[in-house]
Amino acid sequence: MKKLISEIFKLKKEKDAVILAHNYQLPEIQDIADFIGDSLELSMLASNVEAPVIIFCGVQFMAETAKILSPKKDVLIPTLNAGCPLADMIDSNSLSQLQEKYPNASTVCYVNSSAEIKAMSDICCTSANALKIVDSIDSTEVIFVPDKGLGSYVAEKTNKKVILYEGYCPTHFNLTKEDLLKAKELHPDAVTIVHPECSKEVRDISNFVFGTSGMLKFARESKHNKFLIGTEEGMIYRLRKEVPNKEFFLISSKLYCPNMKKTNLQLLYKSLSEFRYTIEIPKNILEKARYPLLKMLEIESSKQ
Ligand code: CIZ
Repeated sequence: MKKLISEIFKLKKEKDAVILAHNYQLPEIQDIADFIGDSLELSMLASNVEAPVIIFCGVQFMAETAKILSPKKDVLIPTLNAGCPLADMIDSNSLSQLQEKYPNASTVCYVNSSAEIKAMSDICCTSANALKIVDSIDSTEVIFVPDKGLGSYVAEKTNKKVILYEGYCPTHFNLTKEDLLKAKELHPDAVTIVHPECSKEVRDISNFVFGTSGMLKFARESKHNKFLIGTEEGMIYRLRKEVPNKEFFLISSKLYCPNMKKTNLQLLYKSLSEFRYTIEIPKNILEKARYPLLKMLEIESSKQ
């Protein structure tokens, strides 16, 4: 393992590559990455880093997002098998039908979507900024795709009419109210934070709802010392590492995304040594998909 890690560092230097890893990645990938974060943080980094090569350890739509924001760079993903079932739940026909049915609505797409869906949207959002993005747009009606978990969470908080799509994250939706009640019984002195992709019945009995960057910030800054965490288990490693003086427990072992665990050190090494797998997006789609992402980043930077 030590040898493999030093080979990765050597190749990374030779190729002038930067390694970005999502919060849900395996511990060994998080440890070797130059930057770890959620989609928003990594998207911002991807558009700002100087290195000509980005190795994206995450799932397909995340690497695609980095490519859309940095079209001149080589963006590599270590495995082509790391998909996202939520992103795959919507296709262009289903979105067109919604847009025809609600011609006055703006379309907001969650970053967990394909380049094609982004290309058909007015603006993109992540779990960290969904409400801010929906509130920032002019129209009073919004089509929110593809995640009904995050979409319904936003709908509860905005004055706009939100038209939801039936997509969901199988990992977060796997978590039930009963799982959470059981975990609370085991850790009665812990506060609960769940991801907005969870179902409403889970969100409703949780103390707080945050995306992964919000969870980390809250854990660092809050007066609480013990937390029950309702998101993909990879986040526990990051929380324990970066907030070592506090305690974090995963609400249920069901919170496991197989796609997020498909990247390992061996594949990362191969990705660097064989320069594979390059993300390619047809030019017309890439250009259209860029606009909603840049619009989101513009709103992010103007309000900070
Ligand atoms: O925004 C992201 O990266 C996702 C998909 C979840 C989160 O909260 O990090």
